[in-house]
Amino acid sequence: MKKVVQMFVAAFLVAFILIYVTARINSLQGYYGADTLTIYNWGDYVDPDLITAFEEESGLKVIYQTFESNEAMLTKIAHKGSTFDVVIPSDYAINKMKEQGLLIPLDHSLLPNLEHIDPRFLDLPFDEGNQYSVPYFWGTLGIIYNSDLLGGKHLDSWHDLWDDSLRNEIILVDSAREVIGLGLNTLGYSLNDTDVDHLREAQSKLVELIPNVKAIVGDELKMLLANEEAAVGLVWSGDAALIIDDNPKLDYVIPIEGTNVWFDSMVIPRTATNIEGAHQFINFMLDPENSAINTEYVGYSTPNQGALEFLPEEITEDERFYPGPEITDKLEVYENLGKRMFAFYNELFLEFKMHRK
Ligand code: SPD
Repeated sequence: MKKVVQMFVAAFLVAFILIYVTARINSLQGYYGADTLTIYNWGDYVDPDLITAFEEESGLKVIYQTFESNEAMLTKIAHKGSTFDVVIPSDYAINKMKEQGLLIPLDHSLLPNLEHIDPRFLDLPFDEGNQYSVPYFWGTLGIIYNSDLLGGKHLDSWHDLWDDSLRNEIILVDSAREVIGLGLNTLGYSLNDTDVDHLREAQSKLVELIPNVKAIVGDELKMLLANEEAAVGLVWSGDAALIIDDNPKLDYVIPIEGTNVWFDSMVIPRTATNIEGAHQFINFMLDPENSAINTEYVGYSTPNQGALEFLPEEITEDERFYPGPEITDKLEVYENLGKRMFAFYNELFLEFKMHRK
């Protein structure tokens, strides 16, 4: 009996030591271990074959998660438990993350492919010197519409969206800055307006749009518009390019009043556990051939001038999706408006959505 007890105690001790050692190794290597790389990106925003190619080249196993808005991403990253190695936020969100100490500075010596980025997309005000971020895709926010479904009508102004003939025909992208921005732009206010009265006025203007709004959705808007479930959409340019690829009856316009030009970039969060692998992945995505493959798959505009050589002219010379500086310089980049305004924009957007119910 004594022997049985001794054996039981010994087995218990061995098991305990094994569990302890494994836990220590795991915590030293990060949650997933040194042979993995966790990526947090927008939905439909990478060619899966490139992830496989990166895994083969690096020997790392990629764990991939997606989000549908900067706001959703920011909430998750601010939560201490997340251990993403690479994240792909937009301009104002990068500035906010930087300000909150959520990012680590990039080691440019590990990113030789950065030289392929068009200088027009480097050193932008939200991250001067690209200390924390390197460009991934860029684009605009605009109107996609199907003229056939609108009796031959053409749209070129935000004001057109309020026309009675568009009843139940509009799909809006489910994102606070974009929808509140639609209200602001239509009233002639800045997309970075922080005047509470202007913002309330923008919300009231949006409430008047409700009879024309069929849905407020994320990535499924591409399928709905391509399948002619609705005639008009408030969409990001790259999604418009993909929809038009599927259904050439649609067209995309940058409204005459102006709009938002945005830049999505790769960053490494402070809580990353595989910083070397993160640099390796960023450099892999900056490779001109890889960037061209990704651009063809995703539909968005690449800031990589090396990649342009691998892309067909019908893509790179389409001014709807590759507008020159003479157009983009007149558009607005979202600014980081601070915590209070960030919450207020979100609140106005949620209230607007509640009005539809
Ligand atoms: N489905 C991918 C969508 C990526 C769009 N990013 C645009 C951000 C604008 N602030």
